[in-house]
Amino acid sequence: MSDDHAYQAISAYSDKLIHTPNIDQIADEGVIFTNACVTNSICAPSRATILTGKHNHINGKIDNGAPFDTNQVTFPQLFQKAGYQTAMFGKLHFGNDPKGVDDFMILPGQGHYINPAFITKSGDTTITGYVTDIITDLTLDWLKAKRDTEKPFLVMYLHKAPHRPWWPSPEKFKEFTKKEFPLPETLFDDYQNRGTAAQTAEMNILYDLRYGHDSKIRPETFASMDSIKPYIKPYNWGGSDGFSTSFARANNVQKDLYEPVLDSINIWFKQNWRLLNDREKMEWKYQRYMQDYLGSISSVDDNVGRVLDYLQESGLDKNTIVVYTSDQGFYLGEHGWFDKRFIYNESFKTPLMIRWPNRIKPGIKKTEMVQNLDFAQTLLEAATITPPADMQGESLLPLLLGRDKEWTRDAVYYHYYEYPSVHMVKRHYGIVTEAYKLAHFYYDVDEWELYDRFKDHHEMNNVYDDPAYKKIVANLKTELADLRLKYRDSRELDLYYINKYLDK
Ligand code: SGN
Ligand code: CA
Repeated sequence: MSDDHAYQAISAYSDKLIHTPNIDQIADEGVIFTNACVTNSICAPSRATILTGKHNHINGKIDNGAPFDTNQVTFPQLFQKAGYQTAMFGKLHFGNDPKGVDDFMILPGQGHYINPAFITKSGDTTITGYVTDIITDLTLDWLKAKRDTEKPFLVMYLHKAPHRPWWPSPEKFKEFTKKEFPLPETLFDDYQNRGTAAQTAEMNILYDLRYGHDSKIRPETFASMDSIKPYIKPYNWGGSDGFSTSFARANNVQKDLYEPVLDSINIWFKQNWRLLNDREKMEWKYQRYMQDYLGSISSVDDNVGRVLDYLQESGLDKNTIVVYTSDQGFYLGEHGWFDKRFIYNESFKTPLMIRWPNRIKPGIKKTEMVQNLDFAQTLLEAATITPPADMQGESLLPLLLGRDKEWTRDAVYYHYYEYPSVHMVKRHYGIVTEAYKLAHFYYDVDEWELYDRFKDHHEMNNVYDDPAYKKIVANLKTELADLRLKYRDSRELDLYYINKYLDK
């Protein structure tokens, strides 16, 4: 699993932006889901859903700040009990150690790209190098030398990349800053015909990406450009924290590898920035964003290749299930945005591909609406371990093994909570069917949005108030109420979580 890996940036889904041959191999030799989605598009809550097989209102990890109650049953514990060797390497983001793993080395919080620190069973440590390579080294080392080869295993290999602030390795930084990427159709979205939430969110590339933090403009470049005025939100102006949190960790040898590319970006910025109009500024920031984001992904793909190669060399590939996914989707300039959180497509959907030789037919594509909620039950059933009755997902085995008729789900439930907070996306829950998406933004506004998924692929037109959709709205509201009941979510719980975590 990677952190914030948009399906738009995997060539098995779309080859517009990047070629990811290694990740694609999993899809080519197994199944790719084109409508996999999350229950709540944000990091730690997604991980909690994956581990517990429960929605966040049940497992309590509603946002990145809420504590994760480790007394809950997570699926690795059940694998461990069933005699599996278990391990976890990379980003967990819970604020506490994983349960049910024999071995782990996890990043503290978001972790660092360069010379990252790790939390281990025997104390904290720092490893020199680039985080994506290191997480892979740790995983391979465990597979090769640390596990008991007599036992079956479950290993969670969890990349920090491509999470903000998108520091690629020095080689990829050099390679990707030379590239130019196609602009998304909705890059200049003005959020008309949407709700208040889309208009007030703070994740617009032009206004909210920070030059220092994200675009790799050095603090000293700003210092010499004091006639440049901030955009709308002053706190976004000229932040240097991408340098102090990430780049400052690099040693001199590593810094020297980055400096020539940083120089070229900064010299260009200094000479040209003032001359650009807003449209050109948006395009420049989009290109810079894509160069770093996709450069970070390219290393993920190379490293996934290293793991797949090892599985093949060792013969483990023949009876190992390999899953590739992300903790959520991400905006790559669609609607002018970066980040995630919304029920809208790019953040709601997540990549999912699964390889299982001799069981899953190679090269199949599935369009059913499956969720991260389903992963625990799927993996448990695949390993013939009985899932606990209170897990809320559905095993994907029927879809994986050609028993499609057993799959009956036609609607999924979504609920996002983290507000007010970074990026300012308002709380909302909703229902998504093949044809429609109905969402209720219920905190500090009371607004409904309806999108016609067949007619409006880019979700640009909220048709909630259109009389032509009156009956559809009524039916969807009933279905949504049924889903809330089925998953045991309620108005009382919405208020409980508002009161519990907001200063009232
Ligand atoms: C940080 C990032 C945000 C991001 C959250 C959550 N800002 O706060 O852009 O949305 O993490 O991401 S940064 O200035 O620290 O880079 S999540 O994937 O962990 O949910
Ligand atoms: Ca994430």
